[in-house]
Amino acid sequence: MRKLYGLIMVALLATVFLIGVASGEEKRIVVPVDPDGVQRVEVLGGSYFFDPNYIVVKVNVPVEMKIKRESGLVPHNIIVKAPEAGIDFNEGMSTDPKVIKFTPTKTGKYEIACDKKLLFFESHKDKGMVGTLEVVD
Ligand SMILES: [Cu+2]
Repeated sequence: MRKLYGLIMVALLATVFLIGVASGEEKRIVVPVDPDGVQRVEVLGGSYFFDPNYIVVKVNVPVEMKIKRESGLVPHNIIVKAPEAGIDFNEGMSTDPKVIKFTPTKTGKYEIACDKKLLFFESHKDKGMVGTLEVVD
């Protein structure tokens, strides 16, 4: 009976672990170009995620990224450091939406991250608040 109980515990822990991994799954969006020639995308930030977390945009087409944070006390920001591709911002996220405008000039994959952290704890990026901005032809 003890052994069976142990097995059930192991199975439960494995399930919890797998659900945890699945919740960090990729939420991919290929951003459409609006009739006025702008690629518009909305990004929600929260503890500890970006949604979507994999954003595909076209090179040399303007992007308007509307950022917003889920309600709560935890501060978040959104950072992409790719000046070589015309993308370089570090913006605080608020529950009031804010629009970031840029035009990607070079194809490639660039990291999106939140670098907030509390004292000696892991950064939000290390907790999964990270994503990819992919610029394609
Ligand atoms: Cu954060």
